Amino acid sequence: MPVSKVYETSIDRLSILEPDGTFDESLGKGVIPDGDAVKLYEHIMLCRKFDEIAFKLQRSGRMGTYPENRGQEATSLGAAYALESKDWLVTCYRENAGLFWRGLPMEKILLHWMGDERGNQIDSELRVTPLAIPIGTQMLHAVGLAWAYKYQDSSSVSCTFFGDGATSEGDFHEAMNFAANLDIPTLFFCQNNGWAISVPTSIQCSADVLAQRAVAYGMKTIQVDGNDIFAVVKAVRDAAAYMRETSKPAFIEATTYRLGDHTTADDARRYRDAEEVEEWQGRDPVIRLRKYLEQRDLWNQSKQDEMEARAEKTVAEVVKNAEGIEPPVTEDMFDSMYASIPENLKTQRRTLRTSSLGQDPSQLPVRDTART
Ligand SMILES: Cc1ncc(C[n+]2csc(CCOP(=O)(O)OP(=O)(O)O)c2C)c(N)n1
Ligand SMILES: [Mg+2]
Repeated sequence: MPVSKVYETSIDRLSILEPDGTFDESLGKGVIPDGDAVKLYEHIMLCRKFDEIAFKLQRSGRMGTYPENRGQEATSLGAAYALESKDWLVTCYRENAGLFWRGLPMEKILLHWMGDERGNQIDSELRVTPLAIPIGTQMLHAVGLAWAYKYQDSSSVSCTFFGDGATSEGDFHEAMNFAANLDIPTLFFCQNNGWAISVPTSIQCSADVLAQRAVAYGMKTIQVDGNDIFAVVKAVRDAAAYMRETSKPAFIEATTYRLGDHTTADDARRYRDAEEVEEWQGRDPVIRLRKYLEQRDLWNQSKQDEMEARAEKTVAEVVKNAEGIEPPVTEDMFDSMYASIPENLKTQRRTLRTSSLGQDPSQLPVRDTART
């Protein structure tokens, strides 16, 4: 029997604004109007200030842990900018830029990392879900949301963000399969930053590019330079138009890099080469966007100084608000979990502050005091 080819494909990569500021007019013209480009740049700089202050809060014992976003801002921000307010953003934990752009109060993110459940209580009108720390779980929620809106005949779509590491989770494959088979308009937005904490992408995935995973599910896909906000906006806009028209899902792999540690509990110097970090510093989304603006006379040093002073003031106010509210109630961590609390958790909740460490004292084994 002759051997014949049954399937062949290729995956495109999109980039518009290069690290040196070179801009591809044929692809990029009209993608982001000048006024918006300035606003997006200012927004990233505000997020950088937020990152810096949040890091210091953790180091001075005022916050449990914190994952720096530095280096990855163009991914979630580009997506939030390209989508509409009726679309859901279903994030993991490194998407401050997109969440703040949508309108999430900055205090919420600080409260979350301070271990305060009130950081997870978000106005549903904003259409963003709370941060998802268990890797991969949010992708299923995103598919469920878009499925529900499809039932309602709405043109809302959902966009879920996740890392390279998350694509090795079962939840990822279940979500992808569901969305593809049932025609659910979810945008799977993979932020491939090359590392899942200390594990490089090449160890946890044998495919050459992560977008190949989408091909396996029959899903439309593209790879973009995730540090190029123009490429991200264009890719997300195209994907959203396709999803609204066909009700099918789409997959974007954005290549990017976290310039900081995984979280404040990590020390990336133990597993990443200094040369690699330096190379990616040169591809920082902020540097190229600033070059773009300066080339068009839209930005200069005095605007930068003024904006930095404004950002400092804004973040200081946010910290004051987050730290100024009355302390949280410990029981919150049980009350936010289930619609009705299971019996074993009710016991834990009741005995939280007792020496029985969450067990029902009446159920504890009786100590044989006669033998001691
Ligand atoms: C289900 C689950 N397993 C393990 C962890 C511990 N953990 C936290 S972040 C992380 C790596 C995630 O890597 P990636 O998806 O690439 O995201 P990145 O932080 O690089 O954006 C792991 C394994 C977790 N939070 N949840
Ligand atoms: Mg990663």
